[in-house]
Amino acid sequence: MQDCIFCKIIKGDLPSYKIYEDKNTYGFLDISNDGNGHILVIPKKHCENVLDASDEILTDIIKTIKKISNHLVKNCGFDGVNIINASGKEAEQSVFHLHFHILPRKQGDSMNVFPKLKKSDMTLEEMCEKLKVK
Ligand code: DGP
Repeated sequence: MQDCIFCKIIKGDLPSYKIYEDKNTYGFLDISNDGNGHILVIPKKHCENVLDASDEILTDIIKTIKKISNHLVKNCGFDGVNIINASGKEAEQSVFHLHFHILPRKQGDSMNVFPKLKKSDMTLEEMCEKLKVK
């Protein structure tokens, strides 16, 4: 896609710090340079987010996420990873080319990846009735 910064990164028109690449996916450092190595994983074929991605793209991308995550834990001294995705403007997506964030985690790193959220006004039963896939 012409105006997409991640498509430009894949084409090599914009620089990036490559962590991993295969036929259909690309992993590189997030420009924020935060955490202990904030990585983005993207499909080479453009789609906006999880909501419009094909099953094939999602399959490829989760395999790459697994590969990079295992590498981080087995070879880079990390104890685990958080995998985060924003799909949609209201979900705080800012770049509209599907991407998953991998945040490498270490015991005692004090990163607050899951901040406490306000409690729902609904009971779990009401929420389940509202949200379940029928
Ligand atoms: P999100 O808010 O979930 O859509 O995340 C978008 C991420 O993309 C954000 O963490 C910053 C990163 N980002 C934006 N522009 C660039 C860029 O040009 N290069 C790299 N490496 N990362 C970028």
